[in-house]
Order: sequence, then C-alpha cells, then structure tokens
Amino acid sequence: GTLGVAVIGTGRMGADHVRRISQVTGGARVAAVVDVDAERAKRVAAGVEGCTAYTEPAAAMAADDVDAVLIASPGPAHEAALLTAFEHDLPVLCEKPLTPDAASALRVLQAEQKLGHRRVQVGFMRRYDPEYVELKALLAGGRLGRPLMVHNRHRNVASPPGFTDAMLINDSVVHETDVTRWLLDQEITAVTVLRPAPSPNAPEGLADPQFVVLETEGGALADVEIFVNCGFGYQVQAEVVCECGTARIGDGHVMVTTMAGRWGGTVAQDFVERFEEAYDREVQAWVDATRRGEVTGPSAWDGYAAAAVCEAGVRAQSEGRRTRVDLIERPPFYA
Ligand code: NAD
Ligand code: ISE
Repeated sequence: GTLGVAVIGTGRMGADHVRRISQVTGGARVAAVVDVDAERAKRVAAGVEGCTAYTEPAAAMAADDVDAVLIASPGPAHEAALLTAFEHDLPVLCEKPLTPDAASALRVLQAEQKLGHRRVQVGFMRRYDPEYVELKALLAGGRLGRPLMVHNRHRNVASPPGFTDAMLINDSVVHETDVTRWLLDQEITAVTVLRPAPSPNAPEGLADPQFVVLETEGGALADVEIFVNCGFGYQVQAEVVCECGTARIGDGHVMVTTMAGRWGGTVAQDFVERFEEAYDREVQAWVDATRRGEVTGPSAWDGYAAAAVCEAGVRAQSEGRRTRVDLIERPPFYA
C-alpha cells in the first residue's frame, strides 16, 4: 500500500520534501510532520490531507499510520531521531550529514547492525543528479583510464545566519566528500584546509571562501573550492582528470542565448532549483526500495565515512595542517 512517511524537521528542506512526497513522489504520502517549532509543524500539516503535526519525533514514529521516516532536522539532531527510528524498526531517509562527527556516526552504525538489517539511506542526493550519474558511469566504464585528480567548485549565494567554519565542512564540503568517495570508489585518507584572504562579503566570524584538499587511498587528489557567500548564484561543478582525458559537469549550459553582442545563460540561485531532479529521484528511489522491503543508495557506512573525513577537515581547519582520517575497518554488514 501507500507508504506513510513522517517528515522530521519542516524547515527549508523538510517543507520541500513534504511538497515533493505529496505532489511528485508515487506510492507515498506524508502522514506526520514533526518540528520543535509547533506552529511551523501545524502550518505545514494544514496543507496536507490526513497529516498530523507533532513536536516529538518519538510520538510520530509510534503512530499507526507511520511506516517510514524522513529526517530533515539540523545535523546535530539526526542521531537521536535515527536511534528512535531503529527502536520502531522503521526505514529512514536521513538528510546529510548522517551526523556531524565520527563518534555519533559510529553509534548509528552500531545500532543499525544490532537490528540485523540495513534501515538507513543517507541524503547524498548528488548520486541521483543526472550529470553526476553520467560522470560516474563514464569513469566506471574505464575509457578515461584511472582518475588522477578531481576539481570541485561549490558556491552558494549566501550562507544562512549562524553558519560556522565547522558547518562549512560538515554541511557543505560533506557533499564533495561523498562525491569523491563515490566517483573514485576509494576512501579518503587525509584532509588539508587552506584559506585565502576572506571575501568582504563573508559574515563576521566565517572565513569564506576556503580551499580543501582530499587525498585518497589510491593516491588521487581532490580539491574543493567552498564559497558560500559568492553572491551571484548556486554553482556545483566537478572535473575529473584521468590518465586518458577529462570529464566535467555542472556548467549549467542547458540553454545559451546570443543577444545584443553578448552570449550567455542563467545561473541557478539555490540547491532546491539546481538539484530538484536529484531530490525527486532520490526520494522516489527510497520509496520504491522501501515498498519492496529493500534498502538502496548511500548507506550509514557512507554517512560515517563522510563524517570521519569532515571531522578530520574541521581539525585541519583549526590546527592549520594536513590531518589524517581515522576510519574503522568496514564491517562486512556494509560490504
Ligand atoms: P532549517 O533550519 O531550514 O530547518 C530545520 C528545521 O528543523 C526547523 O524547522 C527546526 O525548527 C527543526 N528542528 C530543529 N531541531 C529539531 C528536532 N530536534 N526535531 C525536530 N525538528 C527540529 O534547515 P534545512 O536547511 O532545512 O536543513 C535540514 C537538513 O537538511 C540538514 O540536515 C541539512 O544539512 C540538510 N540539507 C540538505 C540539503 C541538500 O542539498 N541535500 C540542502 C539543505 C539542507
Ligand atoms: C546545505 O546544507 C546543502 O546541503 C547544500 O546542498 C549546500 O550547497 C549548502 O552549502 C549546505 O549549507
């Protein structure tokens, strides 16, 4: 039957997922929404037929009409929501980051293994973006040879209030961490963070932009320009340099116009616009797999590995030096 989903956190992403599940996704409906902000939860629930508003994740997960959970609260609240979902043995789509540090991610791994079956898909939606999918397929096909370097650019118009240097890594660069691991099929072993003289548009207390270098177990290098107050648009680009050639995505050349002596196009303004199709495919894949009784997509292991890289990144940032990533051995459960 139709999957009854509880959406936890009804902010920017949560509200967009509620709209998606209600209007775009097949085979699912929003049965419950949860927010510590009771008014916000009520407002979002009022727009969806048969949807109940809660302020406690545990209350929603205990409801009879809830079969699955989508977590879209801030990263530090994910661990508690995940562990509660495991108590009810409910499938979960957890927005990235799985958790903001390695120790909490490890507790999630251990709790999921105790259940005896996988329950978590992590919201690394770039794996569902058509351009990234094409890039992954090209690399996997081997025609370009072995990847040597990845150049990533990640630009946001402006950072939300309260955005910190650590969030720059945990909330933003976490995407490149996952993309690099996934595209190259290798773990990341060390992180270095460099900072140019900051942009005058960087808010007080945030060094923006920053330049991150990731080293992989196979000897490849990935760099990430992270610039979250670039002002002009939302851009995510990746170029993979291989032995026999290069491949590049994210230039946004959907339509080019020529007019009055100039040529050009438009730049997306936020992630909701740039990755709309990726989110749609991600949520549909989760609903379809869940209804088949399966778990697919980025796993809690991927969430843990990303958290371990980000933890090293935050240390590299504050200590100003290359920092090794401390990863446990991959449990056979996540093979
Ligand atoms: P937001 O601040 O807009 O919304 C968060 C909501 O969660 C708020 O309404 C807040 O009141 C609520 N909340 C806080 N603590 C809670 C708790 N313990 N239980 C229930 N609700 C709680 O944040 P956002 O930008 O929507 O981000 C939410 C999540 O989505 C984060 O994990 C973020 O990293 C992720 N995100 C992913 C993408 C992506 O591209 N995949 C983009 C943006 C955000
Ligand atoms: C946000 O949380 C996201 O996940 C976006 O994809 C990213 O571009 C942004 O920098 C993050 O803050």
